[in-house]
Amino acid sequence: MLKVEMADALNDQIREELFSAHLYLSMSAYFESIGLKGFANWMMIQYREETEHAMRIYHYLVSQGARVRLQAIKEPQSDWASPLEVFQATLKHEEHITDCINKLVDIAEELKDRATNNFLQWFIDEQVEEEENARQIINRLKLVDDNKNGLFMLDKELGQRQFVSEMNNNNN
Ligand code: OFO
Repeated sequence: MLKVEMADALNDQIREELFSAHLYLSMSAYFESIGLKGFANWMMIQYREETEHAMRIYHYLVSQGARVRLQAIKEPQSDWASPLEVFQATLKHEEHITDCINKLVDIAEELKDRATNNFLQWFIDEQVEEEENARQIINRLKLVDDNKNGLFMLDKELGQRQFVSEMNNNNN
């Protein structure tokens, strides 16, 4: 059974993950609007991954006999000045999410909640990957600079990204 403080903090994190999904869907729509279909695809997959992150926490709360309480999700930004600005915003957002996950681990440790601490380790690893992905694309965009051919090549590459669910069937 989860302590109320832990369950509340995990419910807050569902809101954070759903906001992430919302933000990346908005970024995907922005890329569609400027004709960068590959970038739009990359962000659409990001959106689907974030939905899974929220569902991972949802299922964990249910499995612990705790209540899931959904919260309002604020409106995401919908316009950016350039692809580089989008990915800089992505990195900043993921750094914020990393902070949120670290705080959840702190709460689990304070409460000596080993099950939740263990559950959160997946998110710790995931955040390393999330930040690295954004950083790599920022570096590529800086190299490409204003070169249209380079941007087209990168768009083609990001268009190859495919969604792979990381949840097993029991959790879906
Ligand atoms: Fe859920 O990792 Fe990004 O936000």
